[in-house]
Amino acid sequence: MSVSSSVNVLYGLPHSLYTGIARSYLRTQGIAYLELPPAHADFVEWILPTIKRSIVPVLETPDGEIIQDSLDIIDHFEHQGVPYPAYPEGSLQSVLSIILQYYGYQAMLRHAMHYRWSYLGQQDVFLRHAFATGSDAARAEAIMARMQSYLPALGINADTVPLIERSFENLLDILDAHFAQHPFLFGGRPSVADYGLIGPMFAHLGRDPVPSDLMKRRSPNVFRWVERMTAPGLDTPDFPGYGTDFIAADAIPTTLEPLLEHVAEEIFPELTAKYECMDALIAEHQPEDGQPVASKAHQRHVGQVETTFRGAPITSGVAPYSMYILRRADQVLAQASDSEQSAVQAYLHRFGLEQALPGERGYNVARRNHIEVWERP
Ligand SMILES: N[C@@H](CCC(=O)N[C@@H](CS)C(=O)NCC(=O)O)C(=O)O
Repeated sequence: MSVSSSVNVLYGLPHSLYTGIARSYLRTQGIAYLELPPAHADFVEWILPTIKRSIVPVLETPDGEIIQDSLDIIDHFEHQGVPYPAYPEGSLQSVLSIILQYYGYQAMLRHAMHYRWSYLGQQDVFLRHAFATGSDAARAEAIMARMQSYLPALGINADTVPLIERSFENLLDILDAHFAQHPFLFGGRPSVADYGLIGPMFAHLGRDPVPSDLMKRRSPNVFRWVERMTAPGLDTPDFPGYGTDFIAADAIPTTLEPLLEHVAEEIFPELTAKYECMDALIAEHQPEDGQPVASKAHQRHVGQVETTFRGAPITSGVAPYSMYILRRADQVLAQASDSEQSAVQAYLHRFGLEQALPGERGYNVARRNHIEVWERP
């Protein structure tokens, strides 16, 4: 164990998408933590050999437990009990919050990475400064090059760029109307949906010069939500008396309906193609329970699919992590009564979102010893 940890140590960086999720959660819940960069000796000498890949965020708890993955970091504290639990009790709110979490975690990588790297000329000073944090210019250069190499597998190309930008503007408009009325997506405190969206909406879109300028000018309520999500506690002076609960009776505010439509338009047919790609892989290779999803620990994609983004052809990398996120919605649903299950299914069907849940496919994606593995019954 490293020497420095009498509090939780969060290894991460200010400009890192997934670190932003974990940091937002820790601050909201009032959990004391110390953030260190991955260039720190403790990370290099202790964390890296344990998790076997260079990735942030990583949390080291005061008793030495090491957790990689922002979602698992949230769940670790949810199990311990926190002031503002992030999973709504209502099954509809909970399932939708996981679908929206997926949208932020995976689908919005496209928006985040486009705005960060396609406008490099206008953001050069800012990004070079960011990537040198806790490090040096040569290392910054190497990591910046590695990040840019991810763009093609995210379906970012000359044809999709205008569609990505229109999608971001549409999203800002939808969220601006919602956050004019509610401090968070499902009411008075952040859910996993808010934590999912804050990843791209803070580190890249709410912080890099070009998209954050657009966000401030076009959708001030969204910018305020970003501030709120990154401040300590709930930070809701603009909603006095609103309360800290999720909206009562598992109700969905009408201002979220355009968001659900937006998400459904955007994640299909890509997500279905990715599920089918994983199904084919499992059928062909019949991995055993516990087999890592990829031969190398740092490899996220197990294949590529030819699909479309808002009608434009794209090639997109297939990350089993998508299933890791969305299977939790199936698990929420399995706990619900028959009548609740039917009500949730009917609601998802209304928005064309029912195919977002992977359902039982004879395998699952789990994480063991910090590595994503296939789980077989
Ligand atoms: N599923 C992981 C994803 C973490 C992740 O992708 N982190 C990025 C920084 S935001 C990273 O370390 N990337 C290193 C690389 O891909 O080379 C989580 O939620 O923690």
